[in-house]
Amino acid sequence: MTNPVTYETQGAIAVLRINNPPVNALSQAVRQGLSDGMDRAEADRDVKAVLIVGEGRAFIAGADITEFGKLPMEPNLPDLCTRIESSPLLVAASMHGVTLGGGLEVALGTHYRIAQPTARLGLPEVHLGLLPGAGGTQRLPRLTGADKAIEIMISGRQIKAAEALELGLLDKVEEGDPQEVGLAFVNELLANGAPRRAVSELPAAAPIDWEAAHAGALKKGRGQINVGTIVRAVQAASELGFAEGMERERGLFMELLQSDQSKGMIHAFFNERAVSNLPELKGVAPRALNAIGVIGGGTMGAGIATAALLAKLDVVLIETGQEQADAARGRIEGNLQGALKRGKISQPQYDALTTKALTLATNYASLGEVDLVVEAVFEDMAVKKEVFAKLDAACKQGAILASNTSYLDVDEIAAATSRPEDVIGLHFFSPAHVMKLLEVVVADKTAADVVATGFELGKRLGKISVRSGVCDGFIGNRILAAYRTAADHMVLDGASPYQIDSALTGFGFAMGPFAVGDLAGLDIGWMTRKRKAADRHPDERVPTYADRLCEEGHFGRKTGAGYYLYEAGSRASVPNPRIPELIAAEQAELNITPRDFSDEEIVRRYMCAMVNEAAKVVEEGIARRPADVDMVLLFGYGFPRYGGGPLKWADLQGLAGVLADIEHYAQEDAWFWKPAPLLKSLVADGRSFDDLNRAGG
Ligand code: TC6
Repeated sequence: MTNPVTYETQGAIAVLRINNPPVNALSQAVRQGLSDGMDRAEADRDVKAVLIVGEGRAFIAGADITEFGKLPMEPNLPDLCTRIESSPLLVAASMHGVTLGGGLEVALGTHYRIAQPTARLGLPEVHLGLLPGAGGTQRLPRLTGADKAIEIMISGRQIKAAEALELGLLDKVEEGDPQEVGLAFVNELLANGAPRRAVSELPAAAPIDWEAAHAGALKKGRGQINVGTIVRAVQAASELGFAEGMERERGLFMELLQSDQSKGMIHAFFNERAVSNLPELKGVAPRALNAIGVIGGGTMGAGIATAALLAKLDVVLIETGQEQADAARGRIEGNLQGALKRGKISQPQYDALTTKALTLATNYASLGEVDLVVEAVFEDMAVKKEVFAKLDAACKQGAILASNTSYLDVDEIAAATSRPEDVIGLHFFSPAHVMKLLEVVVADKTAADVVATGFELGKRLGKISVRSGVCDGFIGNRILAAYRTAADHMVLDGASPYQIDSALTGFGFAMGPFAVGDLAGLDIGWMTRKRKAADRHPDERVPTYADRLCEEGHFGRKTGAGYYLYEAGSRASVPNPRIPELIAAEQAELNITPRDFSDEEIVRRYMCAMVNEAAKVVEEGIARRPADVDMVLLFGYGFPRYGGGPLKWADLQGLAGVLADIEHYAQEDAWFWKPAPLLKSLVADGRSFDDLNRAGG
């Protein structure tokens, strides 16, 4: 294997050049190469200084995350940073692209730092459930003070070069070839007799109110533990000597590395990228994508149009009449004004998007030139079929016809056209210009290049796109229906919706199922229950108290009342007193004596229902791999990133225990709690969902 770190001398300067595509991660070979390069420079009597640079698109993007969880290999990164810092030679780093995590820690180990104006620096370990474990928590506060260091490490944000210069992370910002400007900088330092300068020798950061900082971090982290640990590591930097602080940092890092949260977050890091890598699409070119059509300008259609406009696609939106078209334009402009306020677009861009790029029309004939249409009309098969027949007639040959249905059969929709191979499901999540998930629903006859175009659209819109097969609710809503049912059963048996919501936000969900129901609109679930009523099995337990609420005209947030009551203009909510009355009435009718539930039991039942249905979704091939399900829950359903997703959670809990609980619950309700055959076979074989991920499905 070639050495990923090359060594050359330029006068009195040894240049260590890292070349480990794609992002110069600090693999063992890179660490060894840097260490050997330092040895060689120090052994060369003509060398007075060392310059470290990176090849390609980044200086260094951090430790090699693929090595985490494997046996540690020497030299370790903290030792390498100390080795660089303690060199008798003057050492500098010249940075471009990103310098992240261990990459910034290497740079902080050097004596001088220069960067390109476009460079960005950061310590994003927080997003992997870790802390900067190669001296970052000890060196950064010595440069920036404790408060700023904590802010940088807890946000994990990328700092622009100008700010890094102000903070003292950089000594100079200069445009040019990183190696050339680096050499000029070091030559200047040598000419001026600049001293070696070790960050570790700077005075420790002044103490702050550590307990307040710790509590503040944990509050912001919403259940993520490493944010608190980061504060403790910075506290050590302030209270202990450097060497002792480094030891403390190492101990805390190793603790976090073993934690389930870190395993969950690393799983999320790799799989949010892997999920759109479909082997069957290798070499399949997507179709052209310049202009898209959207049918329906309600919240969903307007959100999809907004996302497309922000991704520089032209949009033709069709509404049923002028009044509806004006309302749709209002919604889109409102969304874009939000983007303008947040600085995502400029005023001239806003003007161009709302005039040139967006067309509102009331006639399907306006769709003649679009490359893809997303239908976002009322969730009713007859209505959808009618729309698709019209699209078939109006759209050019090769145009892709997509439905944003969240439950309905895409094969049946495709059959309403003369070109089922061009039909696909593109299931967005509301608000569509904000939510990251896109389910790409592949029907029986969908052509491969149509699927590739679905993924291409997702990529352009900045989405995490996941392939789903056709079934009722696809991956996400099908699983939602199962865990929501488990929650409803617990309500019938005595847990209040408010205890359930609170137990689940305590677990880390962004919202509990009842608050989500209010937000989505209770009429959706009501409609679905009515649609499914005919096929219901006699043993199925279906609570009806929510139907009563809908019959009384309460559909959640939009009507001001649902499980909670909402005051107009306020985001705050209080429990709706009508709910316990409706529940009590139903319990009396069904002869149920309500019992107490612990928060732990609530979470366990909810998660077991989620895992069991998810296993069925994988087994039936609706989801390609367990990790695909995990990404759907993470990006569309508020599952905490540090949990990694339901199937990662199940692996970490131990599948045998999860199965045993499902079998136990089945003794009360054998109809609902049917253990997934896949779960049973994994337990029998001593395998995990992650084993299936590694095997590719
Ligand atoms: C750390 O440093 C801890 C130190 C303490 C130790 C004691 N390792 O995202 P992209 C891969 S923790 C291995 O598509 P972009 C990535 O999987 C680390 N692989 O590109 C992908 O592979 P694929 C702290 C990595 O331009 C490919 O590179 N650092 C690593 O949109 C391209 O990535 C971080 O957390 C890595 N460190 O974004 C930084 N990084 O092609 C994490 C990337 O097979 N990385 N890959 O799918 C990022 O944030 C982004 O990847 C990026 C580039 C901003 C570097």
